[in-house]
Amino acid sequence: MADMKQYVQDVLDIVKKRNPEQVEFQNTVYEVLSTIVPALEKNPKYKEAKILERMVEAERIVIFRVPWQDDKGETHINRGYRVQMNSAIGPYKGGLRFHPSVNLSILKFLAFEQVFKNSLTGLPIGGGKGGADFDPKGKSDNEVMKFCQSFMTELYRHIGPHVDVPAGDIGVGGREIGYLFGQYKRIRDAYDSAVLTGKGLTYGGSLARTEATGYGLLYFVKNMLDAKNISLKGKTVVVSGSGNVATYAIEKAQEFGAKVVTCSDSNGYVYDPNGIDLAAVKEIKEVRRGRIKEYAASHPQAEYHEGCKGVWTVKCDVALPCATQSEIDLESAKALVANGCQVVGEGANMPSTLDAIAYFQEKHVLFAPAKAANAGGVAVSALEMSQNSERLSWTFEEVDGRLKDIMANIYQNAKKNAEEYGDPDNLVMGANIAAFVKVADTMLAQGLV
Ligand code: NDP
Ligand code: 2IT
Repeated sequence: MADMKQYVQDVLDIVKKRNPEQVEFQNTVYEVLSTIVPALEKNPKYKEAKILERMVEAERIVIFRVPWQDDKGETHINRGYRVQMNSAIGPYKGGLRFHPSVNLSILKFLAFEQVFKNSLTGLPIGGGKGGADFDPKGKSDNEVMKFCQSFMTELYRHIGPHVDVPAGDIGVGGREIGYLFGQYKRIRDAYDSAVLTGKGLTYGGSLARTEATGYGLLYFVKNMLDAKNISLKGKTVVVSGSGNVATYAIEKAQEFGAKVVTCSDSNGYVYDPNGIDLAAVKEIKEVRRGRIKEYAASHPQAEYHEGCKGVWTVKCDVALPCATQSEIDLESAKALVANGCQVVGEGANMPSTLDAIAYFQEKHVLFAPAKAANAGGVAVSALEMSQNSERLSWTFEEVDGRLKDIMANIYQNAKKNAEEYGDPDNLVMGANIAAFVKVADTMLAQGLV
């Protein structure tokens, strides 16, 4: 064991040295590598073939200038990226994020997570991520279109249905995917439907893709709770975010009989003791593209609090972080546990910091880790690619049924590995080992590439 622990430490040292200041990337590499030591021990070939050294180095990264003009004719320059992390089990696959905080460290962390998440889906997709430090907030549709067209004017060279298939993430939804697809089609002069996923339903999009991440999160959490004979019915749930993932997590949690009392955006959170009125949230966020603060104006019983961190001080049984990375730190984790929270399901990518995860585990909180629990979105993206290949569209029920099966399989796979490696409730370790072994074995099979 000491040997493989040392091997992991050596690789972590390389990552720190090669990627100084990329803290998010360093943390996610640590999160994965520190849990897979028993699998390395079981198969010494991984070390002999330097699999870890290869996995922590992206296959390719492109960084490019994105010039565009706003409605007043003023010129802006943003930075665009695509991180193509690992293509062992399929074309690179993963979302695009448009947010002012985007940088190489964040995209490398997301791409690294994506490799293992995609492996867990059981579908033939490698891992990548991209985006830009562009802020869509407050921009007109025309400005967003101009930006997307300029972004795609470079990105198109690096993607394709058999090469790399982007989708949405923070700040990239149906509107942006539409503009990106239009520009790709124009430049390539070909109707490559499966070059992007999350498309509109009239041009190759899949039913249930919009709902998939949030629904999938609840399917995963339900599997985890069913195994403990715990029901979601009547449980008080705290959700963060009010975007794509949060909205459909709330919808499915309510369908399962839970009472969701919060949602949030980057300015603050609302607490509604009667349970969140989801139709109102959809109207504010999806139709008006407004702020969650507006909810309180039309719902007098609800409270609005400035600052999004306070959401974790609300008393609950279940917490579903669905906004962004590192939103639950150790202090928030302690507040959640002190207020009775027994279940955490991660809808966002890496929403809990490493010390928060360790605290949840120490307190025996049932913990559904992001790369397993939020894999439903990318899984349905892969189903969208399948439908594009056969030029057919499946019904909502067909896609949703497959999503349910995929989430159940991911849970079973993580659980089986957690049990096999001697820590039955540790789904972080179980999911990481299951995901890693599949990618590592594939890399071994394909030789030194
Ligand atoms: P959206 O852009 O639809 O929504 C993001 C939500 O999170 C908004 O409410 C936003 O508030 C809030 N938010 C964003 N950044 C911050 C921040 N720095 N601090 C506090 N709140 C913030 O994105 P998604 O719902 O698609 O993504 C949410 C999370 O889920 C991300 O971590 C993403 O990587 C992950 N994810 C997404 C998948 C998908 O299919 N879309 C699949 C799997 C994971 P505001 O409007 O104020 O910015
Ligand atoms: O983090 C994620 O899994 C996503 N943003 C979805 C990626 C995809 O390709 O559907």
